[in-house]
Amino acid sequence: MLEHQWMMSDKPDDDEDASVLVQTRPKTKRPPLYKVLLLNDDYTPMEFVVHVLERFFGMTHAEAFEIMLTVHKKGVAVVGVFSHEIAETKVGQVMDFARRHQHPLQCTMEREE
Ligand code: TYC
Repeated sequence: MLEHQWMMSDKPDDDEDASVLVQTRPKTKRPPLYKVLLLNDDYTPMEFVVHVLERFFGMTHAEAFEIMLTVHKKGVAVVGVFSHEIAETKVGQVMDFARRHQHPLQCTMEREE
């Protein structure tokens, strides 16, 4: 009786399954964070912007006034960094509040690198 001999090329070893990927390092990827930005415009009253920052971003009056002035002078400022869901909620709250008061205030979010 002939005994089968595996040839090097057809031996079913552990390396030949292309669907198996070796985990080279542990998965430690955190979810991305999002910056919430406030944009300057020529019409929204300064006191309204200060109120928005106090109401939706938990700032003191002094903090809110300082950030409002930064936006007024520089055109834009980051007012907070949040998870995607919280950032979307903040942007929605600010945009809705500004629209209800008929101010053109713009609030956006962008992914933090
Ligand atoms: N530039 C506005 C004014 O002079 C004030 C302002 C500040 C508006 C910040 C928007 O995000 C803003 N009344």
